[in-house]
Amino acid sequence: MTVTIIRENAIAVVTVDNPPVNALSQTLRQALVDAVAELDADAAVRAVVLICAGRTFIAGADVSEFGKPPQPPHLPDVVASIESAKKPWVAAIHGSALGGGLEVALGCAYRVAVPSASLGLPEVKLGIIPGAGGTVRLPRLIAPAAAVDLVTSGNPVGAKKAVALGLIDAVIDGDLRSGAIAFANDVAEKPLPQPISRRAVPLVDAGFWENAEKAVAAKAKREAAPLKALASIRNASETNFADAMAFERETFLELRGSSQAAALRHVFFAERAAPRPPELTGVAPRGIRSAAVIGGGTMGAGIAAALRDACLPVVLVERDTAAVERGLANIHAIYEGSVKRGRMMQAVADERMAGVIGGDDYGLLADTDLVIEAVFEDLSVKRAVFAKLSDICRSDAVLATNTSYLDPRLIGEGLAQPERFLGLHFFSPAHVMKLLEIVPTETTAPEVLATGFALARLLGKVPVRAGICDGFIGNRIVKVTRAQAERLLLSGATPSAVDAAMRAFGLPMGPFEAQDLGGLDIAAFQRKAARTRGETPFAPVAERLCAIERYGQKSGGGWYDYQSGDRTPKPSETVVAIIAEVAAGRPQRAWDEMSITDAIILPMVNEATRILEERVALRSADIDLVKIHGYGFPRWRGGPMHYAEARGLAEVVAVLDRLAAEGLAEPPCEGLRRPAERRHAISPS
Ligand code: 3H9
Repeated sequence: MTVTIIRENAIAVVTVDNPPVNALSQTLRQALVDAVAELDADAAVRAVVLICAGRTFIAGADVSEFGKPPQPPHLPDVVASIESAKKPWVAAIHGSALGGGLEVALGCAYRVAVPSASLGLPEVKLGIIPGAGGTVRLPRLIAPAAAVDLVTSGNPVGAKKAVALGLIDAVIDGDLRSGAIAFANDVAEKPLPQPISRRAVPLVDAGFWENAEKAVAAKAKREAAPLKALASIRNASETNFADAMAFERETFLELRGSSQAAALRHVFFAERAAPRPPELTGVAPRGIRSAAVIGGGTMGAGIAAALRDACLPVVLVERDTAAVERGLANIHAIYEGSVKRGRMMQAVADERMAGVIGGDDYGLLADTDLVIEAVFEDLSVKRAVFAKLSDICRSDAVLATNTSYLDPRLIGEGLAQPERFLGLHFFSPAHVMKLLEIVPTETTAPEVLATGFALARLLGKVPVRAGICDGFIGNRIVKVTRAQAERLLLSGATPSAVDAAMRAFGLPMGPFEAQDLGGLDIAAFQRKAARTRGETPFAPVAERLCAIERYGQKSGGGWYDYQSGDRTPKPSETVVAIIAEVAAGRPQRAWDEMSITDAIILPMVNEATRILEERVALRSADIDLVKIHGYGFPRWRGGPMHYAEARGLAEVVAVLDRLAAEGLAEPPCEGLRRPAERRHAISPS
């Protein structure tokens, strides 16, 4: 870390250089305080420009310090010392001014930014609130409603909006450093502006805070930080600056040590580690300048849209002209939907569509860098596609199969240059869902695997490497979840009690509602395939429902009844009767919310641990990312593996043992038992 000070006549330029993102480590905080003292004492300096080297302005506090006791100088004091400097400090912002970075900028007398800069207070996304005056200074600078929005959403704003809000004073086109020096020369002539801390918060309309509270609570669901952030802004507008700062700091420190913050920090670092697996260090990916998708159904169209959104030219190949037209129409519908919802300008949608060429001639793929097969989930159909690609595509083109359950080794069997082949499991809708499971075979070349990860980066997705097994990481765990959900039904729980418990845990919907939405026929199809492999999938009630064509919402009923045109699930007498028949003779017990949650989540952890032991997943955090980004596991719980660690492995093992003794779950695997026993042995209590 370096902070350098260069004098440009009467302007001092303080440059922070603390790669990768100029986070506010203890050393940097101290260096900033020292810089204020040095420049205050230098009579030749009339104004100061605070600028950063590298890809961004200060991106916030150093999150890796959050697990440790705070070290002085504390950030609020650093900001206060900049704010009370005798000369005007001008924050010159490029990249992102986030969290503590924006708080430092709020201590400066002025803020200027390049047009591409973004500014925000993302602390709530880490389970905390701003801790260095963000909730106190912001409503003294910009309209309270805008401050509430910025702080409670955690979403940044661009430079243009920041000027409109009054968050920054000017946008600098051209070179930031020289523009900021010119700005500083100008303001050096003027009296110092009133520090933000001494400004008053504008009055708000009656009912403003109550309405804001309702809106924030509805969005935050069970996350604590957004409402705490709102409380701190409200307090800041109703009390003096010093008391408001004390309240903010107290809330910040309380949340910093919370389990939600620990979980969100875990996810933060897991997401940043995911695109760069250590086993691929130094392996250069192949270049991807063009892409093709085979198959224009829901998955294929979504993948094509994701590729187009990353600005790659896309060829869509289907088996005949009619199918090509349908595929193009599916992609068109995706963009039309985005335009209708106001998420995309019509001109952008047109440009995206114009970059897709459709055709039924595989010859179109002769010079494509990446081909993703996304045809029907049928081994022989997929194999036929690769037989054609094998001859037509360049020998160095990367060839990928999008499959959720089939064995990629069988799909790619017989392919010339098998080192160019791998599995890519997209999640539906593929242009929206963030997860990408990357499934290499034994023959996949390291640079082809690295290309899978590079593709994920390009598409803005979270990549996770998965080994080959039925369902890879995510769907293999889903199978266990579903089996557990049925075990619960057979021992006294109802579908609505199970779904309600999972929603209360933080999932967007429970296992039965989810099956009704997606269709029970898909899982039935997979169970059939599993039985032909000699497996015995456990779904006695689901089998009975499929036998009477209760496939879910699409057939007017599944685990629940649905009235036509209404997606609200209603408990079903038919289902109750089937459950009673299947459960006849089995012991019944009472289930409360916590015991239902345990009977679903902990077997999920057990299966995930097996997945790790088998090296189907390489890192436990990867499993957390799969469940969060592919299946709606609550982010603030950190994923199932983090949840189990936080809960205590000894307790997880004990609960699983109890469930297993009642025949309600598999016993805990060795991979869970061993560390639980080890930790128990070294624990003093
Ligand atoms: C805060 O400020 C609290 C204050 O209110 C109160 C204090 C009292 N700390 O994302 P990338 C690392 S809370 C430590 O891939 P990009 C990251 O782990 C903070 N490390 O880059 C990765 O490391 P590695 C509020 C950090 O260019 C590397 O930097 N601020 C931090 O795609 C590159 O990261 C935030 O929440 C950090 N704060 O995106 C901002 N940030 O190379 C969070 C990043 O070893 N950061 N790293 O894997 C971001 O949003 C993005 O990193 C950013 C750059 C947009 C800045």
